[in-house]
Amino acid sequence: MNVYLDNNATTMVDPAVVEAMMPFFSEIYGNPSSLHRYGTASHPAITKAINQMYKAINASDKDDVVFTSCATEANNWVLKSVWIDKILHGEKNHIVTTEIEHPSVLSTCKFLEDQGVKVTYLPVNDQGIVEAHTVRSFITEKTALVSIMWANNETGMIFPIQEIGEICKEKGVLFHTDAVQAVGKIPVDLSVVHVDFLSMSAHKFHGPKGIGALYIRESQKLTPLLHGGEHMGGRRSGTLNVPYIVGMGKAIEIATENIEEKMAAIAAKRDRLEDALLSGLTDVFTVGDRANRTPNTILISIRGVEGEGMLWDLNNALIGASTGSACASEDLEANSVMLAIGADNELAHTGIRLSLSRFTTDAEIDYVIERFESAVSRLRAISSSYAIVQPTAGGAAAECGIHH
Ligand code: 7TS
Repeated sequence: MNVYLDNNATTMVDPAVVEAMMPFFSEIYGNPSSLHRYGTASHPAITKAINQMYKAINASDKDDVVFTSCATEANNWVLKSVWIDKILHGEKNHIVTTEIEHPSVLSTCKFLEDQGVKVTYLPVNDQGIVEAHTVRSFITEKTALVSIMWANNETGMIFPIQEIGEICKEKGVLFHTDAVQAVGKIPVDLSVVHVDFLSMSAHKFHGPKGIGALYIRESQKLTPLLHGGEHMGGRRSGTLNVPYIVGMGKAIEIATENIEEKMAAIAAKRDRLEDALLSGLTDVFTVGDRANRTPNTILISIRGVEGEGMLWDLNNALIGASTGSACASEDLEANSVMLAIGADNELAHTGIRLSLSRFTTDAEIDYVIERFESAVSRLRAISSSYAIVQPTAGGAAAECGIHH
């Protein structure tokens, strides 16, 4: 049986999305900026996709949703343009973010540090999130931007975005959230949550790869990252990628329709898998309280089992999973998110991320439980270190928000 449990990396494109996209490759293919009928033929579909985006996140029609090539572009755009608009040509010099953002935020922040910007990387607590009061305490008069993810890609843990948004509003600081792992997985309602900028990516919710979007609150100006032909009202130049825009709109519409029901169905499978692994194996730990996690994600550590070895065994069983960690050899890095929440070094080398989707079936979960347990037994039997590091059940793991 083939089982794909790496949906936080990317998802299968929903067949209904493929179907919606198809006419825009070879039938309605004109450049939407052209004035003739071949160009204008795509306009209704673009308008529909934009409306689907607004509805999905409950944005006001005064706000902007601008399509980008991916969320990496959206994140780069916000950070670099705030640097240009508020720091290079303004009086501020400080950005607040967290230690566990996606590399598209962290590497951009490192680049900005090289340009002289002061960046604070907030530590996370034992649940892998930053508390709102911590954010408040690091905002200064020099802070131009707070950039904090809505949900983490490795743990699925959900940050207190509503509270952080209120704090930023009160302090008059711009607030950006990378919502790539939240949109389409949990409700994202911008009529109640204050954010100035929000990044999204279609391929995380069963849309195509190579298309993302940036939400921009009505009053916010943002210098373009891409200058050119004044597409998208001059905010982001480049010929509109019509099939992908249509696909993103369709995908977000499907993902956010009856989202509570979809969440419950995925969570039921995730919980069954997690419960089975926690009760069927000794010395395994999962990160973060389920109640505050995206419904599809498990980050599990298995003492004595190198992450890469485990991935290899799962791969041989036709199960696709992932790990931010590598194997326990010294020259390979431990899972930085696990280290950030206080896991010990050995444990941080064993993290395996299992991420489900609405297409995951019960039969697949049964199969994964069986193969996961046999892989752990096999790898522990040949592990030279497991006998030595053996059971500290509870111990440091329990203290850092890791459950067993
Ligand atoms: N932000 C977050 C939180 C992400 O999880 C990812 C991709 C991105 C941004 C980048 O999105 P893209 O549209 O540029 O692809 N995350 C992952 C992951 O967790 N494993 O592989 C890709």
